[in-house]
Amino acid sequence: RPIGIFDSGVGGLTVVKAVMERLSNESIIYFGDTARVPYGSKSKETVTKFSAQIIRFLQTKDVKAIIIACNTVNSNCIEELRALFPGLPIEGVVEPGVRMALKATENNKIGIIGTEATVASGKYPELLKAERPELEVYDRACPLFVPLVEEGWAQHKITKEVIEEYLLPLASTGIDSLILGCTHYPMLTEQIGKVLGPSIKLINPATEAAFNIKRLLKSTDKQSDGEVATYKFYVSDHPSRMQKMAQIFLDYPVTQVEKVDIE
Ligand code: DGN
Repeated sequence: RPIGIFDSGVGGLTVVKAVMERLSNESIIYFGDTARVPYGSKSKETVTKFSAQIIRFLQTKDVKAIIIACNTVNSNCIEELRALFPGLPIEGVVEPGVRMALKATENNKIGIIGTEATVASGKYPELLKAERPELEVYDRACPLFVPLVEEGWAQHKITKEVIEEYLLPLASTGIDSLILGCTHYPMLTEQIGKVLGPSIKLINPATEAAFNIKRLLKSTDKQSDGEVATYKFYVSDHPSRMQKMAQIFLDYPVTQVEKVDIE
């Protein structure tokens, strides 16, 4: 049985990539809500409703577990979704990202960047401080990063300027670790690293999210050892954009993309 991974759009492909690399026998059904992206500026009620619709769709594909790739969904409603779908393991990226940051920081000063909705939710600081109250946490919404990545401009000089504008003030707080709290931001790792320098560790929650699901499947004896993985992609808007984005995000030819209407 496959793992279901979903996102508000194409950005969750960074999580697909992390899972493909670390769980090579696991099949994936991906859903990107490309007709209704972005979620980053929508209310908690709307994000919860859309996400529940997507999980219901993924259940029709017999998924054995769900990874919510979207930080905005994670930050706003993972508990509500777990309560709505008891019996279906629903994992995310925020909790794994928090664990990574707690391990990485040496001076207890952590930065978080994400969409406006992720930052407004306060979820990352809440979870971090629940584990370690003495932490200093600094966050900043970086809404221009998503369109820059989708334009294929990760390496563009304009992107470097935008990174400087958003992140140099954050760096001046003295953080030693920065959580890339949005699906798209790992695509900017190299550029962000050049701007901030090696003293700030960049944390991609997708890597720990993949290990997290691996542990979960193993502990429940649901791993697909020895099987040949298949990957199937669904979107709510035209498939061609997803195929184009897959080239940017995955570097893997995505041929099987289907448009479905969900409600
Ligand atoms: N996938 C969203 C996130 O990780 O927060 C970013 C895209 C969006 O909905 N704005």
